[in-house]
Amino acid sequence: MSIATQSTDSGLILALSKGRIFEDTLPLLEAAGIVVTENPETSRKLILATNDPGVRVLIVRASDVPTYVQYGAADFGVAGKDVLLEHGGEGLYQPVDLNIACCRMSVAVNAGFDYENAVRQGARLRVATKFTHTAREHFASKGVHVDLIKLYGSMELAPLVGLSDAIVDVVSTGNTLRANNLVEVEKIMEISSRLVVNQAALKLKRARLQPIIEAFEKASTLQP
Ligand code: PRT
Ligand code: MG
Repeated sequence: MSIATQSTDSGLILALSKGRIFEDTLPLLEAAGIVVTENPETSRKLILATNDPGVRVLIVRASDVPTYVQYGAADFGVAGKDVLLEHGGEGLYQPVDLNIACCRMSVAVNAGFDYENAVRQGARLRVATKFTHTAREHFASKGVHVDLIKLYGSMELAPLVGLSDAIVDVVSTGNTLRANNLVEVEKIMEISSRLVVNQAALKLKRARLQPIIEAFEKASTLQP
């Protein structure tokens, strides 16, 4: 079990982030017969009850979900592929692509910046991003030299104020880019959220986890 503090007793702990992942996971939980009885948007509680006394929900930052599950503080969780690629996936099973919170990881620049030309000329680009691992891999695979600038949010601001030439960020409608006069110049990958399960928990609590994994799998293939 390594340094995992495996969540005690036979109860299950699910790690979710507030917002789109929580909202999109609710129908999957309901398909498994689990109803969250508290609302994280109105409650200040960080541990939420469900209709099943054996299942509780931890509310954590989206980028912290893999860490809680890796160390066994949560038995399972839901995290975006963007977040999982940065985390590295150590100690996690990723049995199901849930097909929720879908978006894409893209490169965007100021509307006036000729990205293709800069790349062709072999220019060294300053790229601001929260996703340094994915960005590094992407530009290395293209043979583009970049200086990565790590940010923790509001990446869209960086090109506007001259902090960077480009950003790597997740995009869904593209409205935020448009509102800030930025243009998406390259799609790196499609992103969706995965079910992640602590490897030790899957062995020790298989009887409880397996039906939930199967219900999630079935319900997620029915997603529009
Ligand atoms: O907000 P916080 O800093 O705590 O973390 P987070 O932004 O990682 O969490 P959250 O809850 O916003 O997102 C959780 C997961 O949802 C991400 O890891 C992605 O896998 C997925 N997802 C899907 C998105 C989006 N769509 C999305 N649009 N995550 C973020 N966005 C951001 C985007 O970066 C942009 O700044 O929303 C903004 C608006 O997007 P547009 O294109 O619709 O305007
Ligand atoms: Mg966010």
